[in-house]
Amino acid sequence: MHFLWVLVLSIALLVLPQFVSANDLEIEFTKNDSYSIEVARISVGDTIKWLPKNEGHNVEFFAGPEISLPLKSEMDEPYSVVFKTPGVYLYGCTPHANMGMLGLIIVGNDLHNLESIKQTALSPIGQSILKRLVRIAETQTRSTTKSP
Ligand SMILES: [Cu+2]
Repeated sequence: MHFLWVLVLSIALLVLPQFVSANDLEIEFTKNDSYSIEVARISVGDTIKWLPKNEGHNVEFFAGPEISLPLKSEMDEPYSVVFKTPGVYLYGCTPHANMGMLGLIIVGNDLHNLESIKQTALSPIGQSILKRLVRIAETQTRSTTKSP
């Protein structure tokens, strides 16, 4: 009887964290040289998984709230990153970023480093795509930002 309880408890402890733990968000590489979600909003501790549904793409981080950004992924490989620091992250595909294959991740509804994200050196096309993504990010968070 006692053994059974220990067994049940052990299983519960193994299984429970998966219910209370953070979410996963999946982003695909599309055939149009873009990411299926351009502006992703996640909570602190959530994981993003990039799925290589189309060939010739990867994920490279250009800017973010941390000094040490996540590593660059291999071409055509699945990639996943856990985001523990709140803020905005800018990433792109190494060969296509300057053609506008870019994505933003907003972690914990925190835009504190958005200004530095805007300063990221990109091609003119990359800059215009980034501007569009930043506008989306600002619009999405408007309801929660304090007005003077
Ligand atoms: Cu690409």
